[in-house]
Amino acid sequence: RGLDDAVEKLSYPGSEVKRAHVPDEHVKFDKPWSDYQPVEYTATSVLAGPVWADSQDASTISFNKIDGKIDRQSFTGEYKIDKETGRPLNPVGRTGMTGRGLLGRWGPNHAADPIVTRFLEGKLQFIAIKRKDGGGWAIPGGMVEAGETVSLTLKREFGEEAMDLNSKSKEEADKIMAKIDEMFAHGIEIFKGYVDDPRNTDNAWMETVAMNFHVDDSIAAEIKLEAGDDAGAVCWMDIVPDLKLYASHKSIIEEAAKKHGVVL
Ligand code: RP5
Ligand code: MG
Ligand code: MG
Repeated sequence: RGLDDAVEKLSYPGSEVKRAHVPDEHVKFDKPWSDYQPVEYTATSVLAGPVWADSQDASTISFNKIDGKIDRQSFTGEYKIDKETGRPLNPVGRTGMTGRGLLGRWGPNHAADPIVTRFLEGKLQFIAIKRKDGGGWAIPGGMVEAGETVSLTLKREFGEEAMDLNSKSKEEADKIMAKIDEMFAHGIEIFKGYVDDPRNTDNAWMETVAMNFHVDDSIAAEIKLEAGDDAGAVCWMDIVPDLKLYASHKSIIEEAAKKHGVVL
């Protein structure tokens, strides 16, 4: 199935734009649906052409390949390109919206999600941030920048969102980065794939690599949490069954918990 019902009823994030309704039986692109009338939307911030965004014309982009410094391959396999528009098609299916919405890239928009965990008094916790875009509590993840390795994205986003790296002096920032390098030296891969993100459209979608870095008490004590960048708040959050998190982050955290013998 495609979009979560709750997501479909809401306006697209940061806008008043409403998606066209897509009944479950019409989600897959493989099955033609002649009555489909998706809403076309790309945010003005994306159309303005910032460095992190593609140009509006998708027809000249090399999809399903490493395209210079941008990885346009999908973890889901080869995605299709719409013959009429030259735009990539969401591998999960119809979302009620064409264009890119808030996403910069046509096709997969690659992100990385660092899951930092610890045990406190026998309870498993992870470092969560509250998204400033209204999406609620989430893993402190972010987009892989052009030419960046996923391992650097994991560290950079954790530094920016959970330790407010960007507001620090060069000296302070270097110290924080050195700590993060140490903490992130040994991680386990938890998830690699499509994310059910509320920003996804028929032609642009989120994919992520989520890695778990488990720390002991002494290292945890050295992490000075301070929200920054896209994050309005940060905390160690108990991993409990009624956890409510952004996009598909709950199921990603659930997978991480299993690695530590905690079943939700
Ligand atoms: C989610 O959006 C990913 O799992 C990642 O956490 C996040 C990346 O987007 P920004 O935080 O940069 O908005 O789909
Ligand atoms: Mg960020
Ligand atoms: Mg982020």
